[in-house]
Amino acid sequence: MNRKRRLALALGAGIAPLLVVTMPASPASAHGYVSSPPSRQAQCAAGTIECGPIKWEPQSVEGPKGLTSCSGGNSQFAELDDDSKGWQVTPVGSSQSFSWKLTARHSTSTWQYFVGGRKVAEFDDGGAQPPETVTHTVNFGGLTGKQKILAVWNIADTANAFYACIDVNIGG
Ligand SMILES: [Cu+2]
Repeated sequence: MNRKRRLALALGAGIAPLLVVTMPASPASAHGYVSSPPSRQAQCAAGTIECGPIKWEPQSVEGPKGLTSCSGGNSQFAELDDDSKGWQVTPVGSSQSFSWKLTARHSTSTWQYFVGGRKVAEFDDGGAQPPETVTHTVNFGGLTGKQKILAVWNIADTANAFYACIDVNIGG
């Protein structure tokens, strides 16, 4: 066996286990976030606001179902929970469309929208696979003024959800 052949075999043996380990990780890094009106992580990604690592993966705010924080409990994204960071506030009417940009179309149980801990809208997909862009029209039910909307995407086949906060001024 010549030297080149031996090297190729050694490289092949070394690379194969790496592929096995890294391949399942890539779908997990692709999920979704609210792009319009621009959510906090969308503003980070667009450079509207100076942010840390969330800037590179606005779709990755994933955490267990049932959380109420903008960061989904991810300490590396904790700045999303900071209400005083200067987030851009979108003026909206008494109802508004919200669009999710999905980088992985996970089968979905529900989409939920909360204001101040109160659920204002829920859309049940019954486990269906969503398209790449999902839009819901949410009625704010008489709420007015500056509000922080917590949007939640509940995944059907895992224990997790994706979280996004959108700052709005209702009737503003
Ligand atoms: Cu995902």
